[in-house]
Formats: sequence, structure tokens, C-alpha cells
Amino acid sequence: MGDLEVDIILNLKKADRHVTPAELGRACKVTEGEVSEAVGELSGRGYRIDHVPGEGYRLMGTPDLMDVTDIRSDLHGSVLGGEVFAFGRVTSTNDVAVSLARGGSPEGTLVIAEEQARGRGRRGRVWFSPPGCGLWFSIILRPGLGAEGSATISLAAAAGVAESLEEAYGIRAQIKWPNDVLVRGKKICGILTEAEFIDNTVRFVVVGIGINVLTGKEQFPDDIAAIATSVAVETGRRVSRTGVLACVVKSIEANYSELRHHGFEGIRTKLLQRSALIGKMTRVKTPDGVVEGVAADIDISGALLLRREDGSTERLVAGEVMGIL
Ligand code: BT5
Repeated sequence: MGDLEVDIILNLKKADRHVTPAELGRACKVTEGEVSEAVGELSGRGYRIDHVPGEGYRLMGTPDLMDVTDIRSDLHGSVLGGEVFAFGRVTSTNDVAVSLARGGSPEGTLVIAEEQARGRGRRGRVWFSPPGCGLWFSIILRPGLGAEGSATISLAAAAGVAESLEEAYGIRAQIKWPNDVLVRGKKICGILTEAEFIDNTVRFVVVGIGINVLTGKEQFPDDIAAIATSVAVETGRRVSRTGVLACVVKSIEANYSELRHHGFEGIRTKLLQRSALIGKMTRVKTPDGVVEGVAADIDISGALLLRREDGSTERLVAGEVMGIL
């Protein structure tokens, strides 16, 4: 996959009409012969490109399988997705991203796979990641924050996912602290953030995001069928996965930039507006035991504040919501 193919797809997407080989050649700074060769290559990979002699080429459709050219052209100009690695099948995109990050890959590197053989949730739980259905991807970030900062990154990403699903697809999404995006109480997206530190500073953060996009109701395994949903189930439409990816990544980029330049307060406000927990009696499993109380607030470091029956407040930096009562 070369930069020329990305450039051609970018230009055809922008034009949304037939574009002559000469025009494309000028835009991409190559000869007409090179344009025709690249178009041949793209057609072979599943791009539907109409050719009308005299009028040129027009993009009619992108491949069903996610294609790195398509992704790169959609994310053109964004920091996140500045480098994209797209795989058919991996163990877990987080594993690949962590090893790339250890090897020095830059901030914004995005790793995506059609299928994960061992998609992971937190604490060794399994993340259902079949081929052709979802977006399973990880982004490398190098935020230069202290250790406590990585929780806010996860929440900023969750807010980005929820906002973009609402803006682009009209899906009313809520955030369940610390890492789920829910629609009508069902999980459409889970986030697994993993960080490595040097002393007390974050060396890198890998934000792993799983979004059910095309999964039909009947495709979810029995153990999650009642608690999971997808963009297709919620909208009744077969949307483009690459399209969803582009909206989500741009929205995460905006939130990440807000977080770095202005701190957590703006994100916190959005989280409180979209929270599935605030004001509700909540039971949370923490490393120190189970705590119950009304979810009252999220503080400036991303911790959940629970108000207990006796009036005391419990500050939870990590935990597992076991139930909304
Ligand atoms: C999460 O864990 O929700 C984090 C999921 C992160 C997945 C992404 S995909 C790309 C990257 N690479 C990886 O290997 N992981 C990340 P947790 O809060 O522990 O929730 C896990 C629970 O969610 C499971 O025990 C199931 O109950 C449920 N679950 C599993 N697969 C699901 C799916 N596809 N949709 C909705 N719920 C699911």
C-alpha cells in the first residue's frame, strides 16, 4: 500500500464526481500512467472505481474488508492514525500496539484488525471480536503525564466514542465509569487502557477500543447477548466500519487535545452529562472490597465518588461496576 493510493482515494472522495487522469496526476504529482496503474491496483483490492473514457474515474464504493488506504485517507491530517497498521487476524491489537510502542512507534500510531484471536477485556476477561463485525483497534499515545493521568485518558476516549456515535449516527450513548459505552443500558463499546511507566511518568499509553458495529443480535454469544448491542442493531443500518472509525478517532483526538491543553475539567463535564451512573445507587467491586452508594460525582482525576448511606463519601480510582441498583 503506497502513499499514491491514499492520495488518489483522498482526491476521489473529496471530488465525489468523475476526475480525469490528468487532474488526478496533477493533484498527486505523478504521471497519468502512474495514476492508471494505481487505480488498477485499488480495483484489485475491492475499490469500486467507475471509469468513463473522457471523464475519468469516480469512486463508487470501498472494500467490505477494512483497508488501510481507506482508513488513512479518512484520517488524513489527524495526529491519531498518522500511522496505521491493519491486520487480518492478531491475538490482540493491544499486544501489537504495546510492542510497537516499546519499539518507539510515535504517538498516534493506530493498530486495527478484522479479528482478534484473544481479544481482551480487563482482568483477563474475553472480548468477543469476530471478523467482519466490529472495530477492534488500539492507539498509541505519549501524553507525558504522571501515573494518575492514564485514567483520564480512558475516560476522554469513552467520551469521544459516545459523542461521535451520537453526532454521526444519532445513537444516544452513555458512559459507564470507568470504561464502557452503553446504549439503552447495553454495551456497544469497551475500552482497555494499558500504560507503561518510567519512574512516575507515563512512557506510553495504549488505548484499546472495541466497538460492535455490524454485529447482528443473533450473532452475539449467549453469555453477552442480553448485555451487548451494536451500531447496526441500534440504527437498523449497515454502516461503513471505516466511516465509524474515522468519526470516533477524530472525536477522541479532539478530547485528547482538550485534555492535554486544558486539563480534565471539560471532559469531566461531558462525562457527567452522559454518565450512566450519576444519581443512581451503584455497587462497585474495588481492590479493597465491594462498596455501595449513590454515584455522586467524578472528580478532577477521573475517580468516581460514591455517597454512602451513612453520608460518607468513598473515592474510587479503580473498580468494576457490579450493578446499578
Ligand atoms: C472491556 O473490558 O470492556 C474492554 C474491552 C476492550 C476491547 C478492545 S478491542 C481492541 C483492543 N484489543 C484487545 O484485546 N482489547 C481491546 P471489561 O470491562 O473487562 O468487559 C469485558 C466484558 O464485556 C466481558 O466479560 C463480557 O461480559 C463483555 N463483552 C465481551 N465481548 C463483548 C462485546 N463484543 N460487546 C459487548 N460486551 C462484550
